[in-house]
Amino acid sequence: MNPTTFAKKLKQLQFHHHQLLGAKNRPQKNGNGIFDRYENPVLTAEHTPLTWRYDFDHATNPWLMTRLGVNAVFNVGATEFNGKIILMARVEGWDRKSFFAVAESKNGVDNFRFWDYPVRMPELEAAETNLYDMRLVHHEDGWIYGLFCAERHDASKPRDLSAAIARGGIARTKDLIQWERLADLKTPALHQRNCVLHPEFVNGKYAFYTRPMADFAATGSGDGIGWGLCDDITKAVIKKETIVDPRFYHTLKEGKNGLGPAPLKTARGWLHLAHGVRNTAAGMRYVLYMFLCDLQDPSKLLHAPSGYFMAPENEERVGDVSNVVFANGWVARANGDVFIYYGSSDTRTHVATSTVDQLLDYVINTPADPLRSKLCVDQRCALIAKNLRKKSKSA
Ligand code: M1P
Repeated sequence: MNPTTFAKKLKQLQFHHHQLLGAKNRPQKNGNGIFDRYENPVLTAEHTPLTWRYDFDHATNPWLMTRLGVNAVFNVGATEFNGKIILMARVEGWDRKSFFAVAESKNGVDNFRFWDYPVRMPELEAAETNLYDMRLVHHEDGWIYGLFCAERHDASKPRDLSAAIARGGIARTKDLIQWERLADLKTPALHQRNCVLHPEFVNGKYAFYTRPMADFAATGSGDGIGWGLCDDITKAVIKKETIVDPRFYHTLKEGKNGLGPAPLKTARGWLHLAHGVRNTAAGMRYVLYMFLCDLQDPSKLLHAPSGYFMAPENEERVGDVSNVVFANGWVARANGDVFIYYGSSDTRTHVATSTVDQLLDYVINTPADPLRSKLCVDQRCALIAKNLRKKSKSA
């Protein structure tokens, strides 16, 4: 490519990128009363800066090739920081390695811009191969914590190159740029993914939500979302985990489940968003669900509405790992608005909006799963009878 064509093509690239980042995002019509989806994803691989992917120098990149491609941007942590909505994205390169990068927006639904550089997370040791799915937690101790999966090859199986170990990585920061890496969370389980720090001390201790598993990814190898306390966050050890939210046969979390972001503190309790997984003939299906825990005892489950909160729809259903919605970030604003960020099919990031009032109504007043067809029909018939009574009264 001659220098003139090179310059023209680069300008076109920059123009299209600028258009994409500036595009408005509107709520989809006909929401379900619980939340509103939006028309466009908020982050995709195409949203990452061109400076991360191209070499702009004609002398070293005469074809204007993509040099370091980005495959996907998904499973973002989220928080409010200096008046902006901040997403801590999982960015996956063409090389399959994930890394963290901050994107910010004023309104939380569009115009997200990545900061110039991705996060330079300190490494604990060279064996650590892949870091992903950060939960951002403003703890009452004054730090912002990042909890993430720190994955490595399982050295006990040298010939099996897909054997991996998932560890609970922990780091903290004040500015989202300089990170202090702390020791990985230690629990009795070999694998820990989807670990989350509770934002307040409980009985003077740091409190963690965990997901103890005997296998890296297989369904059925853990009991559910766990809970444990520890004294020292810099060398976090949980000796005893109890299960806060167990799995059940023939439910959306039959295979495995995991906590999403840190819970939101509300007047009625700690509001939780989690993902549940079941096996199907087409592979695993990931959906989101919610539950509410006690304000004084956050390990005590108060309400768990029946069924899923959100399941993959339309474009969301297809991607690198299809039939997945996964959320590890949400933000509740002072006015009660809630922004829920979710990844679809391990490929892109979307937003849905709701309010604390709507979500509490959903969690408290939606009946629980009675766990059997007969009882589900009874539950539905009670609703129908109530509606028909109301209809005949108003006729
Ligand atoms: O591929 C679907 C999800 O699989 C894992 O989640 P879990 O540990 O609950 O199975 C994670 O790798 C997650 O990032 C991914 O979206």
